[in-house]
Parts: sequence; structure tokens; C-alpha cells
Amino acid sequence: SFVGTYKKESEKEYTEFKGEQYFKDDYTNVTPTILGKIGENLHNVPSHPLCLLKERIHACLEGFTHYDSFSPVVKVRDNFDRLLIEPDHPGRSKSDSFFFNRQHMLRTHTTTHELDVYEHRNIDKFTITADVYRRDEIDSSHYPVFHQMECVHLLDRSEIAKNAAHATHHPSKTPAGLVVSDPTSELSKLSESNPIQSEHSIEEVEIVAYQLKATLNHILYQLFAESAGSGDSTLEIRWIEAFFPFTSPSWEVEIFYQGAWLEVLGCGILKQKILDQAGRSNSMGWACGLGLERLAMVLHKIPDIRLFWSKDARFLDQFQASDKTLAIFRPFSKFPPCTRDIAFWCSSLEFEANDLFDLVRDIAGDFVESVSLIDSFVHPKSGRKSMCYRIVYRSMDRNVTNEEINVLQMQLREQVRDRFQVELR
Ligand code: FA5
Ligand code: MG
Repeated sequence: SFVGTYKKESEKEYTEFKGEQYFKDDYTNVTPTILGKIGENLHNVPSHPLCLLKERIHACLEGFTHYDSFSPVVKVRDNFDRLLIEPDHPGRSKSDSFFFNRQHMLRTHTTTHELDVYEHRNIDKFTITADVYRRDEIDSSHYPVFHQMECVHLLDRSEIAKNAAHATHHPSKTPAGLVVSDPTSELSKLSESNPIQSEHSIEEVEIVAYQLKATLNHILYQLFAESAGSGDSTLEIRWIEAFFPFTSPSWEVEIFYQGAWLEVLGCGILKQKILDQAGRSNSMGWACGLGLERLAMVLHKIPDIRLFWSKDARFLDQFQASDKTLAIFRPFSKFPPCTRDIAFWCSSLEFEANDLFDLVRDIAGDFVESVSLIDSFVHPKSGRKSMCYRIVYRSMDRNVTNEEINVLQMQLREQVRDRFQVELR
């Protein structure tokens, strides 16, 4: 069904990536749109806002080694199992992640590659920047490919214990011109819901967690001080408890932006079991995963996540490596949207919204701005479910005509009917 991207060899279909063949099975769900994004590596394109952000964060981190070229195709085992992600975790399902087959997938987070570094390189402080892939909804802050930066700092356990008694807690310095409001300025209490690991002492955790918070606050303060330029600026951030299978305790950092709290990173104290299994039992450490698009959108006031994929000079030329302060995005156009609804009856309960979202992306590419369920009900007699989705089409760089959208919508209707076995209304 993936016309053009799959080849047949003695009745077995496979797809090829970097000279490797991945044979199709019942898990295969990578789409042509997604295959087309692999290799763009926006985080390595000079003067691209994601690349500039990567470099700005690197500049805040002393003594770290930076990796940004790991292959996006990883073993399912490395993305999930070896990070202690439970067998029933939703991310493992076909509806949430992109699989080549049951063994190989597109990474869903940069945490996967911590294992590569632990095992193959004798490095204690490093970052990993990469494109990551998730099946998700369609709107201005969600795109099936986005970028993360992992930061990891391992400490020698004997050193931590030795220094515990003399640990001095200097709060991270707030740069001039930046007013920081942090309603949770103490790390959330180490509570039952966010426990330390049995392998660790409370003193060790306090020291490592303190370093974690100091480092991440330092990065955020530096970035937002730059965005403030010379004027006064405020940064409202908060640290909240979180849960990840590979860290404990764990936290997330949120920034108050456009009237709501926006999550920009997840972090925590690495599970000792993972370090032990990777041959690093003498170390203890912290890790975080930063969402680069989210941070770049806040810093540059970029309103739509699709813009990062734009080839339009009116977007790209706004960002230069030589910029002294962070550029504030100047909208070059807002073209009118074109809205179409699609409604259908489905008799099976197997319809997955993410399948529809991927299909819309395949047909309409970046013309699709959002897809939302506007109505659904169950017919009292037949028991069939009716659903109506609203699709907003809009180009970031030109006017779209009703005629061309009609063509796309017609293709969408036909394929929805044929693939999902639904009855169009
Ligand atoms: C993770 O991916 C963890 N691997 C992070 C981590 C690393 C925790 C190391 C502990 C130790 P999460 O799914 O929350 O966590 O994603 C991390 C960040 O990526 C989010 O805070 C957010 O900023 C960004 N992000 C997540 N989903 C999306 C999305 N669909 N679009 C844009 N950014 C996203
Ligand atoms: Mg999260």
C-alpha cells in the first residue's frame, strides 16, 4: 500500500534505508510523508532557527561533548525495553509511533542514544540532538517530526559521597534585565509519588538534583536573557513532578506562554539499573530532554510549527548566525484558510484518528493546518458511529484556490472510504 516506497522481492515487501532492508510485517506503518522527512536534519542546517538554538544551548554548557548525527532508525528494544519502558506503555503501539517492522522503528526520543554513548564512548557530559518521530494530532504546535536535545551528566559516585558534606548550594545567577518568577523555586519535595531509588542515598540525590536544576535554569536564563535584548523581560517558569520509566525522581519544566503553561522539557535522576546494565555502575547522573521547537517558538514568537519546514526565504532569512540578539519573527503573510468537513459512518471500532491524520498529511502535505473532530455520535438503532472531522487547509507562503483544495479533499474522501472501510456521509 505504500506505492513507490516499497519494493517487492520474492513476494516479501521491504523498504530500504541507508543500504539496510527492513521487511514489512504487521507493524509497518511509516508513511511516504515521514520517509520524505528523514535526512532533512534541520538541527544541522546552518542558520536554521533550530540549528541556531542548538548552538546557543551548546554555548551554555561547559565541558560537554555534542552529538547530532545518530541515525533515526533504531531497534525497538533500544527505544523502549532497555530504557525500562513497560510492555503496555502507549508509545509502543502502532497508533502512537512509526515502525519499519516489529524490530525497527523511528526513534520517539533522544533518550534512546544515551545507550550508544554509555557503551561506546567514555564520556560523562554530553548532549544528543536529533529529529524524533511520533504519531500525533495536527495543529499549530504538533508535527509528526520534531527535535529534541538530550543533556546528560554522569558523576563518579565516590566523588559525590565525598563532597556531600561540603556541598554549597548557589542558586543559578539571573542575568541582568531578566526577571524570573519561579513559583516552585525549591525542587518539588522528594515525595512518595516521586521517590528516590533504593540504590541512592538522599544526600546523593539532593546533590545531583541540585546540579540538574542549576544547569537547566542556567540554560533557560541565558536563552531568555538574549531574547530580552536590552529591555526588561520576565520569564515565568515552574518545576513540576513528572514520571518517566528511565528516571526517578523526575520533573518537567513549564514556561508560561500565551496564557498557558507550556511544557518545554522532561528530566530526572537516571535509573541506576540502566547505568548498571550499560557498564556504568560507578556513576550516577541526571538527564533531560529539551523540546527544541517549543523553545524556539517561545523565543522567536514563531506561531506555527510548520514554519520550521518552510523553504521560503521570507522565513529562513529572518534568522542569521551573526545575530547578536534573538530575532522576533515578523509574519510575512497570513493567507486565508479553506475549511472542509468530512463525515462518515464507521461500523468497526478499529478506526484510529492517527491513521486519518497521517493520510491527510500524505495527501495535503503542509497545506494542512489542523484536523479536529467536530462531531461524533452513535446511531441508537444501528449502533454505528458517525464522525465528522474539520480540516483547515492553509498555505504558509501563498494563496490556495478552492479548486486545488477540492481536488485534495476528493482524494481524501476516496482514500478514507477505501482504506478505513467506512461509509462516507
Ligand atoms: C521525553 O521524550 C523524555 N525522553 C524526556 C526525558 C529525557 C526525561 C531524559 C527524563 C530524562 P516527553 O515526551 O515529555 O519526554 O518529551 C520531551 C519534550 O519534547 C517535551 O517537554 C516537549 O517540549 C517536547 N515535545 C514532546 N512532544 C512534542 C510534540 N508532539 N511536538 C513538539 N514538541 C514535543
Ligand atoms: Mg512530557
